[in-house]
Amino acid sequence: MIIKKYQANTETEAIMLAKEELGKDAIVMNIKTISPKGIYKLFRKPFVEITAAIDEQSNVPVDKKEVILEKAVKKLNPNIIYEEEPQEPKTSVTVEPKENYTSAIEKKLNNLQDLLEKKLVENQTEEKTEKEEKNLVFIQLIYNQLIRNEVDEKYVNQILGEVENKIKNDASLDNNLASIYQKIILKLGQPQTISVEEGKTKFIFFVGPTGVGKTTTIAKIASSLKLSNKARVALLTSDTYRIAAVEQLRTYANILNIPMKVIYSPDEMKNCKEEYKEFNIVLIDTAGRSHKVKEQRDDIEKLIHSVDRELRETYLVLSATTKYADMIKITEAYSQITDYRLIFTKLDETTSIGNILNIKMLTNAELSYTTWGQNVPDDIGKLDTQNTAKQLLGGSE
Ligand SMILES: Nc1nc2c(ncn2[C@@H]2O[C@H](COP(=O)(O)OP(=O)(O)O)[C@@H](O)[C@H]2O)c(=O)[nH]1
Ligand SMILES: [Mg+2]
Repeated sequence: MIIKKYQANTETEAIMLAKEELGKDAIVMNIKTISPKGIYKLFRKPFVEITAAIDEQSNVPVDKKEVILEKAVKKLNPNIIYEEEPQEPKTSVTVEPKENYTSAIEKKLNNLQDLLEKKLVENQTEEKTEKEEKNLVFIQLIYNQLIRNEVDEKYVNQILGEVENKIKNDASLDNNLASIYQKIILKLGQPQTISVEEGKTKFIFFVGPTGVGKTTTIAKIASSLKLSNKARVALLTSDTYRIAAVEQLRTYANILNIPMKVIYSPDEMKNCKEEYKEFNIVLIDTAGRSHKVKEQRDDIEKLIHSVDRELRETYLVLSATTKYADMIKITEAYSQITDYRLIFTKLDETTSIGNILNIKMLTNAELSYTTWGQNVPDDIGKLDTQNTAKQLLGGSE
């Protein structure tokens, strides 16, 4: 999906610009009239800004998309204005294709649309109330859908509340669904992953409960950084509580042919920094000891703080299968230690992904990777917000 903004003197012109660049299948998601403020008033007339989107893997039939666009042109309604200025990505966002997965989700989304259309036909009564009726049914369906996917009711209400006015002004299903879809994407934010900066040695800590997949995830990331980014990668582990844990990481280090060291106390970090100064990225595995025990948390805190802030990143690894209440406790405990980005593992083991949105909205931490299987190095990728939003709206049957 690509989302872009176009400005022109008239709506039709703006839509033409969008069509020219994104193709005739572009869908108009938002139209607003902008009146220049202050001194600009003297030089610039009000102009129109549209937000257009195109889904590269969209399977909405072409003729239907034409209709959507035409409808949008006809309906040009300057009242359809965001309540707040959305913090959407300034540049276009591209999805890396995950064919089968994506088409399954698209199918679900289409099913939802069909269901909506059907419900609406059933519910159509007097013409006068048709629009309100439509909107009510629409909001109810979306509400149920999000709750079924285990989005916290608090956040469902927040999201629906934020798009409510927009929905009230627009009875088009496609536009309304697009508004909610876009709102969820905005809430998920832009996922961030590890980047290599020449001339810098970055220390990347992986923290989180035992068994969530920290070590496996490190192996996947090490492999991709080495092979795709050609980065000089080294490993460190402070997980010395189980011999098997050290051996597990050593095995991966051997396979990938990268160095690995074990540290027994935070004081040893100094030596490690010296020893690894020629490397771009040092991935640090930690023991998934109880976040409930203060002493154990202190160990991790000391270790993390032994590296300067600008040289370190911390990733909190959470299994998507963990109960929401436990996730809340875990994120709260780690928030006291450091800021972090979120990794969600084991997406293959659950169908409800509401917790990704819940924890994102709770912590406001940046999302990063997701993993969906035990295979090193394949089953990992940057979290795909478009797919996540579609899955949240598309049902989980
Ligand atoms: N199904 C599934 N299993 C995973 C995933 N990531 C890790 N695992 C498995 O979870 C178990 C614990 O992983 P490990 O990396 O040792 O967890 P750690 O204790 O956090 O370091 C292992 O059996 C992994 O193969 C995943 O994305 N999906
Ligand atoms: Mg481990």
